[in-house]
Amino acid sequence: ASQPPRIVDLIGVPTDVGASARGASMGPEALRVAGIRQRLEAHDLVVHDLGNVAGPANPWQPPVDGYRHLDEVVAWNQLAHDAVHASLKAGHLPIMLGGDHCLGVGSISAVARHCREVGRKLRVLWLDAHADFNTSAITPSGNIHGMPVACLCGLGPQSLTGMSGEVPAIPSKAIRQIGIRSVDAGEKRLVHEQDIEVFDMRYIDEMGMRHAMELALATLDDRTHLHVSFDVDFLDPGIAPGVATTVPGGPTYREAQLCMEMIADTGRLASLDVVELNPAFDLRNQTAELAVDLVESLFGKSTLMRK
Ligand code: HAR
Ligand code: MN
Ligand code: MN
Ligand code: MN
Repeated sequence: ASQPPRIVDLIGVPTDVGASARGASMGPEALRVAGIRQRLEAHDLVVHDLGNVAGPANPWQPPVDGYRHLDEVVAWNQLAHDAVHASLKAGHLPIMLGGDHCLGVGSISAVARHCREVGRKLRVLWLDAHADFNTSAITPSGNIHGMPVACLCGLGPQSLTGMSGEVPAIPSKAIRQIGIRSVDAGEKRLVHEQDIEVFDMRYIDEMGMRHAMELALATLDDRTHLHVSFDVDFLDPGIAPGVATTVPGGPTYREAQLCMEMIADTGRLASLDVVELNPAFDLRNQTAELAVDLVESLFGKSTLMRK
């Protein structure tokens, strides 16, 4: 018997309030222009493009008490949370089109809440150049897109840590970080204290993407909800210039493809963020097109028919 087609909801959340460079707010439209809907439909998915949620303008202010634009970040994350939760509740697979990575709080707190409601386990794969584990006390920038993982682990303002209804929203042991190569001094200590499992670029250099992903995806079972938070700055800037915070030495095209293909092979992907794409830094939308190509691999594009 054939299964009913999966329904994917595209949820645009056009923010740059969590960053200090403008332009990630143009990300959702660039992903649409790169054909994300059509590329997903080619994989027998039914795609509902829900458009963009509408939040407050970017006030473009310096940080206050270690946070830039906290009120606006909270407002946008509440909108993201509600939209992602509604999609999951409908039995759909939400893809949040960011927007900057502060939105990981809204999206993943919604996933955590949903998993609690339906009794599923959660695994979060955080694909990023950065650990995003700063707090107001240690941030070098005040930019909240450098803080979402800490917030999800219960370190941050109550307005962000409490969004799922429980603090912490997720246990730190649910997280696997991949591709990390830029961690601030204070942040290093916190990542260590929280015992986050990190497959940094040195690990990937020495052991290979295949081994890193085998470990990151180990011990999933049929009760596990797999969430992928794909920060486009994960990719090497040579292939992905369209982000504001490039860090050299990221995964190559094939390493990134393998990462996505191995996630697809688990059959457990249940929600996704695509964040930090910044068309103001891109060249002819090439980074958006690459991100869409990789999303296609996440949903099962493969070179040959699978046996
Ligand atoms: N670690 C730096 C900071 O907190 C830069 C964070 C940049 N974050 C993102 N998302 N682009 O990963 O300011
Ligand atoms: Mn729908
Ligand atoms: Mn990030
Ligand atoms: Mn990043």
